[in-house]
Amino acid sequence: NCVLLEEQLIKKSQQKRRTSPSNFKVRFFVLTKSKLAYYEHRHGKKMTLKGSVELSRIKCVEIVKSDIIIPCQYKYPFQIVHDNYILYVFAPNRESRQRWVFALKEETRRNNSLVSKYHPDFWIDGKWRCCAQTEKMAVGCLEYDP
Ligand code: 4IP
Repeated sequence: NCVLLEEQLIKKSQQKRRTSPSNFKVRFFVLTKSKLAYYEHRHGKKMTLKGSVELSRIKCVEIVKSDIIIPCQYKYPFQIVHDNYILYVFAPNRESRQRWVFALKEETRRNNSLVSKYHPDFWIDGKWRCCAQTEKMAVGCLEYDP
């Protein structure tokens, strides 16, 4: 399966469970035609798969626009909304973020589960910073342009 894009990025835990920690991990991301996978890559060791998202399940890919202080080393966030989860990823610079958002949008543009609206800012501390709604899966507040 041909690799479209690969790079070391930082991700926030998706908090799939109510008790999940909120933390940030450096991961090696690999995008192919079918999925986005992320691996742990410790120096001198082989890569171990930590997670992956099937591209067909993606509902929205967009930059995150926020005035919060980004609590990890990479300062350019983007979001991948899939199933009932939000994967926040942080790129080291604007160009890198743009490449990922562009490539992911390109591969998911024709998905049948796309949202018509999304949230341009983060979900943090039990609410959306963009629209102040307090339900994580609340309908977005800005038109999504796939
Ligand atoms: C983990 O924290 C890691 O952040 C996981 O990320 C993350 O899984 C887990 O979230 C979170 O609990 P600990 O390592 O401290 O246990 P990674 O898989 O990159 O290591 P995600 O789903 O974000 O990949 P939950 O909510 O999935 O448990």
